[in-house]
Amino acid sequence: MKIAPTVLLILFLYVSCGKEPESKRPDIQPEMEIQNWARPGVQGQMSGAYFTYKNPLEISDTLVSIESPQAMMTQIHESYTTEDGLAGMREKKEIIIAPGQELVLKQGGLHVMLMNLNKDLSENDSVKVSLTFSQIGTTTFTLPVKRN
Ligand SMILES: [Cu+2]
Repeated sequence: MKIAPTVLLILFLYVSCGKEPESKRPDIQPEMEIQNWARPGVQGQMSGAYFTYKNPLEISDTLVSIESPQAMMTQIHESYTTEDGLAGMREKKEIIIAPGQELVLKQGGLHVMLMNLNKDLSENDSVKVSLTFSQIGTTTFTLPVKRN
């Protein structure tokens, strides 16, 4: 029970602080703030990469391919939950982004799956992911590896 006084103190501070400090950017909702990152992984196994890509064109664009030099195979996955509550993920093939729309890759949603990693990915490493679209061509993201 040694930690109880600490917990109480934290609770007390939390309660006495009242409302959280106001955001410096009230126009941006916290849940809209997207982090760019990839998770650590072991050689031969998987990692996930998360970021947002906005289509800057005035026409729709289609994702043609995705690759990373650090994985043998790279796919866009979507997470799903069945009626029985079973969670899984599957490859998402056709991705078309309307003009000005964002492709949001995040945990629990669409994400980049790096499969069969060429070597370990550790915190403070970085991962390159290249997206090739039919209209705009190839865009490469460099993402820091970190724990979420
Ligand atoms: Cu996946």
